[in-house]
Parts: sequence; C-alpha cells; structure tokens
Amino acid sequence: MTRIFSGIKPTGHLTLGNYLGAVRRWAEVDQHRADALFCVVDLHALTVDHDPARVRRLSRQAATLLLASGLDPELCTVFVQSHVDEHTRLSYLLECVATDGEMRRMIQYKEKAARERARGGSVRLSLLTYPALMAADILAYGTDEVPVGDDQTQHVELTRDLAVRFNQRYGHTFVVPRATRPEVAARVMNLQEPLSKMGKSDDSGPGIVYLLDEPDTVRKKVARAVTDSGQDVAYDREKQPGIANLLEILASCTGGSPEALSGEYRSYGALKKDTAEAVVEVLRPVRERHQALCADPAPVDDVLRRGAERARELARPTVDAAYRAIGLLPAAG
Ligand code: AQP
Repeated sequence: MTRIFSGIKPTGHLTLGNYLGAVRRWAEVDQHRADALFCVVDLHALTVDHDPARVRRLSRQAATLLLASGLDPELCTVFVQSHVDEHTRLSYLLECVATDGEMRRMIQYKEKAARERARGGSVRLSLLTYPALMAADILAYGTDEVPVGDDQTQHVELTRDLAVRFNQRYGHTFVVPRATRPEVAARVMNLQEPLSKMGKSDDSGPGIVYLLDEPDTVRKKVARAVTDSGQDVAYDREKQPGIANLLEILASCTGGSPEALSGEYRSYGALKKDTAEAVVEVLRPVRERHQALCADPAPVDDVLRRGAERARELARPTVDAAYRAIGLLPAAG
C-alpha cells in the first residue's frame, strides 16, 4: 500500500494556504487511498525566535485543526513529531550525508535567515540544518508520496537526493519519495501582497485568512484584497497576480478551474464577493468542529498518544537499519 507522510509547523495559526495547499487534500483524498501519517512538526518551529508557551499552544491547536479538517484517526495516523525520537535519531545521520552547500541553497533558509537578520536577530544553526530533519521525518516511514504545497518542493527534492546518496553509499535503506501537489492553489498568495506566499509566520494579518477567522473577518479580508490596475477579470499570474490568486482560491473552494471562472466575471467586486462566500462556506465546518473538539481535550490527547505509538513502531526498523548501514555498532543486549 502507498505510504504517505506530510506535516505542518506550529509557527502560527493555520491559514487558508495550508488548508487549500495541503490539509484539505490529506483529509478528502490521501487518508482514504493510502497508509497516511500526518504530523505536527513542532521541532521545526524552534528554528526561529519562538515563545515556548506559544509553540505548545499552537501545537495543540494544529493537531485539533487537523482533526477538525476531517483527518480521521481510524483511517490515518496523527501525531506530534517530538513524541517520536526516531526523527531526531535519523536526522543526524542525514546531516552526515548532506553537504553544507546544498543546505545553504535552500530558498526557505535564505529567505528566513534574511528576515531574522533584518529584525536584528541571529540565525539559528537549526534553520540551516532543518531540511535534514525534514528528510528524516519523511524517510523514517518508507514514504512514497509527500503531499505538499509548492513551497516545500525543494525540500522534498533534497530528501530524494539524500535518500539516493545514502542508498548508494551504504546499501539500500530508504524508499525514495516524491512530492505531490494540488492542481490549483499549490501556492496561495498573501491577499495584500500577491507576489508573496500566504505564510502563517508572516506579520501581515490583513492579507492572511486564518482557518479560525470569523466569517465577517474573512469577508473583510477578501474585500480588501489588493487587485490590479486593469478592470478585466483574466487568469494571468504574471500580469494580474491579485486577481489570479482570487480565481485560484475560488476555483479550489468550488471545484472549478481558474481559467473557466475568469470568463464568468465582469467586475472585481463580484469576484471578491463570490470568493469570500466560497471561503466562508469551506471554513465553516472546520471552525464548528474545532469548537466542538476544544470542549474536551482528552480525546485529542488520546489520538496523539496512539498516533505516536504507531509512528514509533513504523519508524524504528528503518532508523535502526540506517544506523547499522552507516557503520554504527549496535548496542549489546
Ligand atoms: N500559501 C500556501 N499555499 C499553498 N500551500 C501552502 N502551504 C503553506 N503555505 C501555503 C503548505 O502547507 C503545508 C504546511 O506548511 P508549513 O507549516 O510547513 O509551512 P508554512 O505554513 O508556510 O509555515 P511558515 O512557518 O509560515 O513558513 P513560511 O515562513 O515558509 O511561510 C505544506 O505542505 C506547505 O507547502
């Protein structure tokens, strides 16, 4: 059976980008067709300046939102990365296979390091090395497919390179995974800055739709989305990035195609109105289920405990095999 792994970082509140680019597909498609594992990758949230209490709170919120989005613990495995030691055990071995140069080429490293420096902060070493941890997250489970948004494609490519290199040097140990992306909304853009990705750790609130935004907040954010100077509604990412972004969001929410939808609108106002309503309807059940799940944290804790147990069982043989293959002496006993 196909094995799927993907994760989400508790670096901020989950956004519409996370949902349309990744989480909705996990719930609607992936968990039904494969042996799927979905993880709150909390260790990745420590790579930038962080508040410990906030990371803890956001980790619980992310796990709860994954369930509210429709992940069913009877169909898939939901867990928290730091509950399964195999991830960090394997990460070090992959750091011993990766090169300094390939880590420094990662776009996310360059962008986030620049952002940290601009804020006057220092760049944590883990920001450079975390793609090795991400590779470990994926390779520990013999993953075939990694459903992600566009921004993670480079990291999955690196994971493939590390798997192939390890296998060539030390004998076949890892399945070589591949990234899968959604047909539309693989990169939802910030509504205020349509040339930048809608990212949950960004500071610019008005351009970001959060999964837990109230319907009226969603309507306001979409109504104020930056559009382009023309009046035609055309699907052109280069010339009309703001409109193209709205068309992609609408298409993703309603199941249409952005090109076909562009022909149905004569004004930006009508497009914004329909997009806002489509987003409100897509998020409504998620918000309602989240509220219900928050009433009693015990079942969520139970899902995460059982998820971590299963994840540990699945990962351990592959990580042990990697330790043997790379030349480490097994502990006696
Ligand atoms: N805007 C987006 N459009 C489509 N997919 C997206 N994803 C993230 N943003 C978009 C996808 O959601 C999954 C989980 O994302 P993540 O938690 O790894 O990253 P993030 O939300 O991008 O978090 P940050 O901390 O805010 O990072 P930066 O600063 O990079 O934006 C992934 O599959 C991701 O592709």
